[in-house]
Amino acid sequence: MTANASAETPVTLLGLGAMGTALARTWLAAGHPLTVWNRTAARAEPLVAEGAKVADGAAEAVAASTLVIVCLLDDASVAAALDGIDLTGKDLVNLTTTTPAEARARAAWAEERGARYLDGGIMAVPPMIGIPEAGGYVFYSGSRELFELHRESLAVPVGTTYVGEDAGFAALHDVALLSAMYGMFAGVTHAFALIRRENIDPVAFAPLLVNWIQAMVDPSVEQTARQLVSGDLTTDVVSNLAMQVAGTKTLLATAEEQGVSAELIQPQFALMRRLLATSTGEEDLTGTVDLLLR
Ligand code: FVH
Repeated sequence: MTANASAETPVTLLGLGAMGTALARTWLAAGHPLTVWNRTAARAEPLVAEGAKVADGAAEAVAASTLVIVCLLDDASVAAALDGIDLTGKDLVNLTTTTPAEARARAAWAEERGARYLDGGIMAVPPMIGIPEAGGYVFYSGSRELFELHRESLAVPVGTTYVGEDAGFAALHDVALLSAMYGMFAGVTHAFALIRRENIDPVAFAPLLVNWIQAMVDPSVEQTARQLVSGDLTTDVVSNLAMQVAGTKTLLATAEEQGVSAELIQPQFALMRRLLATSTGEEDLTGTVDLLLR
């Protein structure tokens, strides 16, 4: 274990919202000296009893440790919290959810101020923090050297996955996964709406929905990835586009019969029809990926 990987590594944490507080507790429990700051000071009070040192301001907190972790609401709150603070010699790790462009700009901003920078995208909700079996992790991108230096300290709250030197890649991976999640939520919402007015128990329906999504997701995601790499969109196609577009008419008619708006599923169907207009219909849905590129 290197000096930086040990539990003696002091950590400063700016931001004690739901996520920041969960992170803080894990570093304290692991024995890291922890200095915290939060805009609303009262949120730091419960952590004092657990051993945290509460700084009087963000500048004092930043001065307390080389490793400075930021977990605030958005990029604007990071700018506000760190405004005018000396970052010379600091290792700034920003776990705030941002866009890739915001992350890249924040990296350049930090480096101009003499700090090394690592960006993070948290793939966990607060109850998963400090529970390794919950499977949460953080995407990291930016300086690999910095990631390796602080890897063990960063791994205390939740797993780590490094995705490249481009500081924007952690945010891009984060947002890509979150976007997929909302697409899945859209389908689940529509499915529950379809059964809502019938004598069907949503609790009995739920495992049917879960099992179906799980059965579909692995093969389709992996097939899409393989086809995007190979460019061959017609090998090993199980459910071709022509059949699927024809099937969407039944799905839309069923929504109409059940008195359910098709607003969540229509955009995907429109994209599938656009693809079919330029294709033989022998491929599956992978071609819709490139239709989205502007
Ligand atoms: N909680 C979750 O489920 C998700 C899981 C995935 C990752 N996200 C991201 O994590 C960031 C922090 O989220 P959070 O859950 O801690 O958020 P809140 O509980 O709302 O706390 C927000 C903190 O940000 C501080 N803050 C807001 N604006 C400012 C500002 N202008 N200057 C300084 N600090 C600011 C706020 O302070 P206060 O309101 O207590 O004074 C909280 O510390 C976030 O990027 C999620 O997307 C969480």
